[in-house]
Amino acid sequence: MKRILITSALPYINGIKHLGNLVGSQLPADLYARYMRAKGHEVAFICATDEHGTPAELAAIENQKSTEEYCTEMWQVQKDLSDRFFLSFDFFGRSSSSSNHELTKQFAKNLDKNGLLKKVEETQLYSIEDKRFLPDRYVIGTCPECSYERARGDQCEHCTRQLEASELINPRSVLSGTKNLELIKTNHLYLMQSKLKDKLLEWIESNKNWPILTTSIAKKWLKDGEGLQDRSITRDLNWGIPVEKNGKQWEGMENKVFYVWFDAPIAYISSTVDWAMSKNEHSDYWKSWWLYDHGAENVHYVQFMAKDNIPFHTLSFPATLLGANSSWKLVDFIKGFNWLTYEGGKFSTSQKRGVFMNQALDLFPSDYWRWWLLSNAPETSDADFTWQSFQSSVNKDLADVLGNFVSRLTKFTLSKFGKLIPKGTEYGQDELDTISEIEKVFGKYDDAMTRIEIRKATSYLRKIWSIGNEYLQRSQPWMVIKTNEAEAAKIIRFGFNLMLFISDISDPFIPETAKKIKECIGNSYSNRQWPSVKQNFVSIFENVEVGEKVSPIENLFTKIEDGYVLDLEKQFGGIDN
Ligand code: B3M
Ligand code: ZN
Repeated sequence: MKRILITSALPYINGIKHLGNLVGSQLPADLYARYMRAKGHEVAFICATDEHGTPAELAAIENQKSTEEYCTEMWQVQKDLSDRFFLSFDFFGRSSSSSNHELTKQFAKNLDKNGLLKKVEETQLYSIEDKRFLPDRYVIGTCPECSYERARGDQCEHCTRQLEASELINPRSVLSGTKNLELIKTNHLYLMQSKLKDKLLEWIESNKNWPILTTSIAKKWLKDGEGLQDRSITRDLNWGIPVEKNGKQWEGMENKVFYVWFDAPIAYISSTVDWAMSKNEHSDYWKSWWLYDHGAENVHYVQFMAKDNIPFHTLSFPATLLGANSSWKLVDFIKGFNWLTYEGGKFSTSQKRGVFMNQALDLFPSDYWRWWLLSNAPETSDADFTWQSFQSSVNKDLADVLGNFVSRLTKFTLSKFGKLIPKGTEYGQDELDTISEIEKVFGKYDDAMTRIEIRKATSYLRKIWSIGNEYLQRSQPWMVIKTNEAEAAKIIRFGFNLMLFISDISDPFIPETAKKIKECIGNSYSNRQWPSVKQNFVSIFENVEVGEKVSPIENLFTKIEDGYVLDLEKQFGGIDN
C-alpha cells in the first residue's frame, strides 16, 4: 500500500466554474483519487477555494457584497456543485481559513530568516479615476513577451509568463477602463527566487518522468531567467492575509496583504491541516503528508492543473517550500492540461459562452459530463467541446454499448428467471476466450490509469464495455433459452459477473452509474476493491451468490435527440448568437 497525496488546483472563488476549468484540474484529480483508493492505497485528496486577490474583490464588487460574505456564499455554491459532480475530495477547504493565515505568515517568516526576502521600492500603477492602486487583475494591457493585448497584470494567459502589473504596455483599469494611470512608489516584500535557481533546476531535472507539457513550461521560464526574477509576494489590497510577523505588523508593510499566488498553494497544506482537525487526528497527522522527517518520504504527491498554472507550481511554490525549510514535501508528478474550447472558440463568462457547472447538471446527469470530459481530456493538445460530439459519446458509448448491455441482461433475466441469478452450466470456450480478451485490455487500462494517461484509459475502458456487449449479442440467451435453459442460465450468470466487473472498473469515470449498476444486485457489492482478472475476476464468478435479488435497469442512459442538440447549440452559443 502506498500513500498518495493528490491536490487539484484551487478554483478561484469568483463565480461558478465552466467545463474547461473542471476538466483542467478537479475532475481528472478525482479520477485518479478514485482509482488509487480502489487499488487499496491510502489517499489524501485535497482541494479548496482560492479566495484572495483581485478576482475575489472584483466579483464581490460586482455582486454588491462584502468580499467576506461573497466568499462564504460562493464556497458553499462550489462545494455543492463538486458534490453533485461526485468529486470525492477528502477535504474541500478555503484559502482564507485561519490555518492558512497562520501558515502563510510562518512561511514568510522562515523565508525572511533564511535571507530570501528583501524590501523593494516598486513603482505601482495608481488609478486617479478609481482612486486606488491597480494590482494584478485590476489592470490589463499588452504582454511584453508575446504582445498579446489582453494580458492581465499578474500573468499573460497567452504565453503563460508571470508578470508585474507595471510591466504591461499600454495598461488600463479593469474597473473603469481608464488609461489615466500614475506610477506611485511603494515598498513590497520580494522573494529572491533567483537565489534558488540552481536548486530548482536540479529538482526539475531530477523529475525525469514528468509529462512533456510540464517539463517544457518549467524549463522555459527557468532557463531564460524571465520566469525566475525575484517576485513581489505582497500587494496593496484590503482582502487577504495581512503581512505580519510574530503576531505584529511587519515593519514597512502597513495596509498590505500577501499576494494571492503566495498564499494559495500554501492552502494545499493548510487544508490538509484543517482536514486532519476535522477528523480529530493527532496533531502530527498532517505532517505525515507534508514533512519529510514525519513520514512524507513515503508519500507520492501528484498535482493536477491547467497549463497556465504550471509555472507557479514548478517555480514559485517550490521556491517557497525549498527556501523556507528543506523538509517540505515537493511534488512528484504534475499533470498539466491544455485548454478546452467551446464550439471552436473560448469559453467566456462575460460573453455567456459555453457551459458552466451548474447549467451542465441542470441538463444532464453528472456522469454524461464526466464521461465526455474525461474521454476528451485536453492532455496533449487543446480539445473542443461540441454538442454533437457530446451527443455522440452519450448515445454511442454510454447508451448503445454500456446501457444496452446492462438493460438487456437485467430485463431478460427478470422476465425468464425471475429475481434470481440462475446457476447454469460450467463456462465454455466463449466465456474463457472473453475472459482472456478482457484480461489483455484490462492490463493496458490499468497501466494507463497508473500513468494518468486519461484518453488512453478511456479507450480501453470503452473497449471492455464493447467486449461485454458483444458477448451478449453473440451468445443470444433469448434464443438459447428456447432449447436449452441451463445454457442460457450460464450466459446470464457470466453476464452478471461481467457486469459487476465492469461496474467496478468504471467507477473512477462514472461513479453514479457504477453505483446504480451494483444496486441492482443488492448492497453487498458496494465499495469493492479494484479487481484483478487472474484472481478476482475468475473467482468473482464463483462468488456471486445465486439467489441474489435482481431488479432490472431499464434506461441507464437516455439518448439525446438531434433536435435537442440544435436547441442547446443556440442556447449556449453566447450573446452574439
Ligand atoms: N486559482 C486557478 C486558476 O488559475 C488558480 C489556481 C491556484 S492553485 C494554488 O484558474
Ligand atoms: Zn504573453
